[in-house]
Amino acid sequence: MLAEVVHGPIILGGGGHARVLIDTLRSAAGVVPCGVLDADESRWGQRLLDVPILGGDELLEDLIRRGLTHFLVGLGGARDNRPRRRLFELAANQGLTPMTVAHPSAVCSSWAVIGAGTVVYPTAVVNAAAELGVNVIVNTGAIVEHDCRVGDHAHVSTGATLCGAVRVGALAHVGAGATVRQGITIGEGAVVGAGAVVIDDVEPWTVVVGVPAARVLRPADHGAHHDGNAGARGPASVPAGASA
Ligand code: JB2
Repeated sequence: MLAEVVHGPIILGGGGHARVLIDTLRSAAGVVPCGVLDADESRWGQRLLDVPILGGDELLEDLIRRGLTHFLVGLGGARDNRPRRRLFELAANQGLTPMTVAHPSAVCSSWAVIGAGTVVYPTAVVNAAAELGVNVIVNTGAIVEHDCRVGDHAHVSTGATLCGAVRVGALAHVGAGATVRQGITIGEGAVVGAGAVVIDDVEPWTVVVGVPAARVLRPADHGAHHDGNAGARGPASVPAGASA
């Protein structure tokens, strides 16, 4: 007997972030994912909202044989975006196409450029001439002003504001409610703590918190291993104030 043909994208990672993703997909385009893959075996066979958690990432190959063509990264990855990059590459390297989605309540300028696999959550704003890379998260209520550049796999958390022409490096994380003044550069892999107000450039792979934001960890403390290799010291040592 032939295995059942799959319809809809797969979602990699099935926690809180993926719940909003499923809802956003449904609201934006009426798309129902074929399933969720999750690393936590105890959740296999359960549902995330109304979508079945089919198993782990090793199921991808079989799903592709059964017609799977699209994916989305469902992992939010507070602080450290390297696991999100790993999942994105895992699926893309198997020939799957990343879906891009914006909630209907989000405002995305037609002069903005939004990369593959990027998600824009409810009520967020992406203004004219902003450019978002691949697999970026613009989380609920965040604002990405005109002429900003947000690098691949970066995360602009809930309610954060990037004023005009801010540069956010690949894999960087801008915490919930943070404000980044116009023209500032946030380096690759840097973490801006929740509620911080950033008025100076932030070096790559450093962590800043507070008002005005000040550095709390040097690159070496934050794990300057930019490839996300196992064993890299990293965001586990980030203070609680730096969370999403
Ligand atoms: O390699 C993986 C993997 N690693 C963790 N592959 C797959 N397929 N799944 C993986 N996971 C799974 O992602 C975990 O087993 C877990 O079920 C899920 C992460 O869920 P959690 O709710 O812990 O985090 P989240 O990333 O969905 O949400 C965080 O980030 C958001 C931005 C939370 O902090 C949210 O509150 C926040 N809004």
